[in-house]
Amino acid sequence: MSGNPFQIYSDKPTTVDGIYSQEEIGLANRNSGNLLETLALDITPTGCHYLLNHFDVPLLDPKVHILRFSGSFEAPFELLMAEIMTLPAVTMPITMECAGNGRAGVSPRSHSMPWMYEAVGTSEWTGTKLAPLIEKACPKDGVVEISFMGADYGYDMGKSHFFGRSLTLNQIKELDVLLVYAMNGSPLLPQHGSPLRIIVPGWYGMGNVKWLTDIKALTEPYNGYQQVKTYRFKAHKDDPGIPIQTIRVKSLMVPPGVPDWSTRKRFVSAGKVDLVGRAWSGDGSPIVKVEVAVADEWRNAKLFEKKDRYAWQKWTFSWQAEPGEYILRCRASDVNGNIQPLDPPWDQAGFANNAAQRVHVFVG
Ligand SMILES: Nc1nc2c(c(=O)[nH]1)N[C@H]1C(S)=C(S)[C@@H](COP(=O)(O)O)O[C@H]1N2
Ligand SMILES: [Mo]
Repeated sequence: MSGNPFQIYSDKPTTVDGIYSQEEIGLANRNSGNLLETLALDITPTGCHYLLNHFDVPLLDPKVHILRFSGSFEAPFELLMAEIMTLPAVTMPITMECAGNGRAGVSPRSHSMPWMYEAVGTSEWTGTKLAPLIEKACPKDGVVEISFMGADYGYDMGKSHFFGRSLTLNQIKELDVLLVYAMNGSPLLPQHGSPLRIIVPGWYGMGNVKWLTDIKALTEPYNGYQQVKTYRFKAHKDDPGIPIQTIRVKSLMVPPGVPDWSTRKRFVSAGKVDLVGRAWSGDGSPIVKVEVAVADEWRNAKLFEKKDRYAWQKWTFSWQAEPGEYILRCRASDVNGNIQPLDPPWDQAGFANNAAQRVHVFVG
């Protein structure tokens, strides 16, 4: 057939809180989440790092893959992976979180990937800085943005497109943007963008374009679907919205004790329970306080110093657990005075829900 069969799907399917369609379950099966027990570690094991892929994973051959610099550059060029790997290399631990993390807790929720807490992880990313390459290609006068295009193609709300995002020249300078080819010391896996992606430290994950093929200099703001139609805070469906950028302050704990297979509630033995977790905020802003609530009484956790600008911080809390049933919660505050809310902040598409985690435990 010819034409676009998805033109008629320009509206999201309706949802009912707590009830998920087959299509959402399909999305959740493809886009696996982090296992919260790995929050005990500084670096998330590669196989546990969450995945968010809008379309299919392109299987690209690193040996022949080419990155093209095109559009309004004075000196456009192309690079093979072998050439990119001879450029000055940097390795940085960076905490990455999906803007949709927490969506399942926002009511009414929008049809999309139904994350609870698990779309976050920290990896050591290796690559080369993007800014010097943009300088080398030399944007012409009048360039306002640089776009980054991936090799994955598909449809969303009736519109076909390659996954693409953009940044302004200033954002590229200020944000330590990396062209990345390795994750935790190994070449990128297919599902994480092999052979090349970008990482925009301190921002939500949508900017970290995977399977990167093209970097284009634009004299008009990029108007691709993933830039202008989504990843915006919207009060309602037809609101043009405000672009989502830096990560909101957040913390998570390793759920203590052992789980029940069906209810996912936890059993903890009475006595001293050592809670451990991680806390992070946007642009690498340090966390200044983490608090834990047992039965709604908030007490300070022990917070460890920030080791790397863009990586989360460890915290611990010693809990004298008495027999009973509890909701454990944790909440972080950052250096800019931001604190996690107790209830999900409203957004039409359920973006950036940083409400304090709830863990249901029985102590016995
Ligand atoms: N080409 C491409 N890049 C992409 C995406 C995508 O679907 N296609 N998803 C983005 C989103 S929304 C997130 S949160 C991160 C997730 O990266 P990960 O799957 O390696 O954790 O990749 C981003 N980069
Ligand atoms: Mo995301």
